[in-house]
Amino acid sequence: MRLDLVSIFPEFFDVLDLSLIGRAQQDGLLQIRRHQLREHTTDRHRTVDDTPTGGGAGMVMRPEPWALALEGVLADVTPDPAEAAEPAPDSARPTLIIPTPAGAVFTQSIAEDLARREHLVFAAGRYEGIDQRVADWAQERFEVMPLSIGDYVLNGGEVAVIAMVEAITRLIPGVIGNPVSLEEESHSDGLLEYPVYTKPALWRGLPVPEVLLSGDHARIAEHRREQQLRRTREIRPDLYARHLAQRGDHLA
Ligand code: 6GU
Repeated sequence: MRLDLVSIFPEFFDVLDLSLIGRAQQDGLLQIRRHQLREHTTDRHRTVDDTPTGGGAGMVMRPEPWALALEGVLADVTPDPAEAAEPAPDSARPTLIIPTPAGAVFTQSIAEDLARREHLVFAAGRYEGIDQRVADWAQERFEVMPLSIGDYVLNGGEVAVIAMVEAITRLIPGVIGNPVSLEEESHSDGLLEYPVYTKPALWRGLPVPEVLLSGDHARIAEHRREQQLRRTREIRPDLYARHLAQRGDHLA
């Protein structure tokens, strides 16, 4: 998988050289390129923002540096059509993810979809956002997806990009050491995870639940399932309702 990350603060993405994602890059499973948006400005002050047309607070990102940056990314991957034996398939069109609190909410199922793609481009804006015409212009060249990571406001898209890249890349085969841990995980079956314990069996007067020491794998699985259901009902009634509805579908 190839990732191109565009921002006025590409240094934010240095954390992606650590840990599992850093290893995945070293192993050649993942290629991450960072791009400085300001390199695609042409004025002396390298201006990336301007006042909102129609008035209002804050600043808006100018469209032209974004178009030049995204054209640069495309030029780097698109074979010259004159030299191509056949036209590129639709699936060859890269995906452009625009982090914005005004986007659809990024979920595990979106992460699973994106993890199967060859090329993702992230356009991390700042201020009040990017001129809408960038997304409109990009439709012809990319599959454009405006995505939010939740109902709160960040100062810019960079932290959202890091969260999405982590959720997506860990699903690529080989990135995570033990793929069984992926299958068991929270949200793949729409329930929260059960509580986990390690040694010692009694710690500061607090015991591990007795059943987990029993060696009875069927009873342990049943206990964990009950804990998942209880947690989900108490903490995420929205997920619990969806879980019950889906279980109903199976029986119908
Ligand atoms: Cl993707 N961007 C910003 N700026 N704020 C957010 C967000 C994204 N998702 C939630 N809040």
